[in-house]
Amino acid sequence: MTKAPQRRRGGMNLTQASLSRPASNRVRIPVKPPIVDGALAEPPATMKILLAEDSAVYRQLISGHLNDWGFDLVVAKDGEEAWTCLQAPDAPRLALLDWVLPQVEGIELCRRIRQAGAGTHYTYIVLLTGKDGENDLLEGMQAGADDYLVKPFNPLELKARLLAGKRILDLHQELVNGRESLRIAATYDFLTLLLNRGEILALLDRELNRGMREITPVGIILADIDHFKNVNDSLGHLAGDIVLKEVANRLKSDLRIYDGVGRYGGEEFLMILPGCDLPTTIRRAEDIRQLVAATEITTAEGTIRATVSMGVTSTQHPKTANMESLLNEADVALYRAKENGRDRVEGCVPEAASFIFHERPIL
Ligand code: GH3
Ligand code: MG
Ligand code: MG
Ligand code: MG
Repeated sequence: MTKAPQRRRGGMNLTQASLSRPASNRVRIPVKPPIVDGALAEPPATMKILLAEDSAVYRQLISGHLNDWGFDLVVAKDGEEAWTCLQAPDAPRLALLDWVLPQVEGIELCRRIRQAGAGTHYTYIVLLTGKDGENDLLEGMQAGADDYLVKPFNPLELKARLLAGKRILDLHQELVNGRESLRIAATYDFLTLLLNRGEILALLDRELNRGMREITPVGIILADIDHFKNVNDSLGHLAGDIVLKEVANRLKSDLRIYDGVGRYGGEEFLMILPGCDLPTTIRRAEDIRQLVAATEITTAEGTIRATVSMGVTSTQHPKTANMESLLNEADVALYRAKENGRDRVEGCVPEAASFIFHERPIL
């Protein structure tokens, strides 16, 4: 396998025209990055409870207490109604189910809820019944109930059970949130919220395999911010981070849903364009390059015009789907883009892969 020549890092200075200090601090540097969609669901402020009870007397009695205690109440008069309510996307997470119910019994509801699985929301079940034999208690718990209350009961006992249930549900939500935070940290780059290096390479691997199976090309773009060291030197590292984030946003703003973009290194990004041959990938890279350079980026420390250089290749040029050699081809093309003046796109040419460089740009 041929190895890419070491690209020259740094070098020329940013022109004074591209760096200017604003008269006032127009933009505040956000302290926290935005949260990725769907992450870290907040538990509801008030707990919603499903009460499934066919006795009008008990329904009224229990409803009155639950309302007094500040719970958000949903009432079902039979098992079928309760089951429909439990399947809704915003179903109550705490269910107070009478054992004996018309249509579907409380114990059968317990089994159905547990069979459906916890997903991201656990349903805490308190079973209400007039039965008090030891076998009944065991049967109820085996069916999936978390707790059990024998009628008639003291209202304070009910309240104690509900508060215990709420505590369990809050703990469960914390666990889910913790797991989601870990997943996000392991998948995304914290600063830009693009895929991290491991994930974008894993995506490339998957797309190359798919491309081989379906005999379709995969376009690859390696983009590197020009003279980024000068941004840090002139505006400071925090402003540099803002520029990095904005460039990342611009890179992903022009992508299709099935394209991928990730942070490949410090100020380097890898883009994957399934189904794109070399000319198409070059054309799309050129559009993205123009989009990045189109408007200045304002930070609290100053305004700059950021540009990127891009190296492009595709699996059909040459006909290889080897990840390492493709990345090498893109890297060699990127090196040529830097050599030829930066803020430009260069496509892979066979000569480039064997280290022969031409003055003529590919575009
Ligand atoms: P070239 O046009 O040749 O790519 O020049 P360059 O200055 O962009 O390249 P060089 O490799 O010399 O410098 C890259 C700089 O990117 C140096 C490093 O401090 C900076 N950098 C890398 N990651 C981050 C980051 O997360 N935040 C900030 N602010 N700077 C970063
Ligand atoms: Mg009943
Ligand atoms: Mg750079
Ligand atoms: Mg670089």
